[in-house]
Amino acid sequence: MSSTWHILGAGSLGSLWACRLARAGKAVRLILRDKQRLSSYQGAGKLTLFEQDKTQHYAIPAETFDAQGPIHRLLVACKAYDAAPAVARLAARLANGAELVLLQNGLGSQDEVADQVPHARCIFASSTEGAFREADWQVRFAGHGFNWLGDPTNPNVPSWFADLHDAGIPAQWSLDIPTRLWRKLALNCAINPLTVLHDCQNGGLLGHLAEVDQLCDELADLLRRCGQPEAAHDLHEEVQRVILATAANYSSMYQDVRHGRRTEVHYLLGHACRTANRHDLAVPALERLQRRLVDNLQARGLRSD
Ligand code: NAD
Ligand code: KPL
Repeated sequence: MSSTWHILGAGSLGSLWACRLARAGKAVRLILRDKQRLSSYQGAGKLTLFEQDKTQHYAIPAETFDAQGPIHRLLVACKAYDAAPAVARLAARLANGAELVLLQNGLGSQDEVADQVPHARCIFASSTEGAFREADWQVRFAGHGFNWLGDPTNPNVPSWFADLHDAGIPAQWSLDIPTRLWRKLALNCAINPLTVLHDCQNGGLLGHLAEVDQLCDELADLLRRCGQPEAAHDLHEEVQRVILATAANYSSMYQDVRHGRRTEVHYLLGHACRTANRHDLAVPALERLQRRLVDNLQARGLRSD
């Protein structure tokens, strides 16, 4: 079985993982969207990683979807809304028992991907690392953090897990990955949309704590109702702690909106509202928030799905 790491989505997080794995001597290949992207990358000839005051270049090989050969290990680093269609295009190349690591924030996209590739193992990740693109094929490692990986259907640690340690990617195997993803989703729902609506840094929400608390009440009820009581534990306190600790930062959703990019709202607030609905749980504040956010995105000419 090949030990090559194929990376689908050479954006911020995908490039960050690709560069660190390549630096550790692991075999890495980028899968790019089409011939145009491939020739743009070949023009640059390398990925560039900026880390504090260091700049390093990695000439990682790249291919398009049409390349030949089976894939045994795939890091899916697209946005949540792109993940399933992108993986579907690769399904025929995924070997039986291939392992996919899904880096998407929020919930819902993981199941969409798994539906496309029943013959593969899907490993979910929750990342608090931060990276952004400075230009095509150039990424800045902006915030140190941590990665939890886990498989809700299989507790066994994958054979390649030590690669992450070798590459300096801080990671732990988690037996409760859905709880971690739900907790992060709840934090994102309580903070990110309000930063867009109030046009503020995370710390600006200190002036809107009653609104934040009301959302946390409903999110904690939802987490308990859908079998995630641990993710509900002390949610209000943690949301306030995150607001204070990241007071000077702009949330990821705020940054998407500011740059005119589609947000991942469908897999964050949208997922929370759909799940509440499925459980017959009334969440009026979350639903009002979703309506206000959708109106706000549409008024800016951005996609709201
Ligand atoms: P990004 O937009 O920087 O990168 C996504 C890449 O996927 C882009 O280069 C895009 O061209 C590529 N892509 C999309 N469809 C494709 C296709 N069909 N074929 C090939 N490539 C395709 O996004 P990102 O910031 O790296 O985020 C990826 C995921 O990681 C998101 O779900 C995000 O929420 C999550 N995340 C990101 C960060 C971060 O700091 N950037 C931190 C934690 C979690
Ligand atoms: O994860 C975040 C984001 O901006 O997406 C924070 C600010 C930590 C919480 O929502």
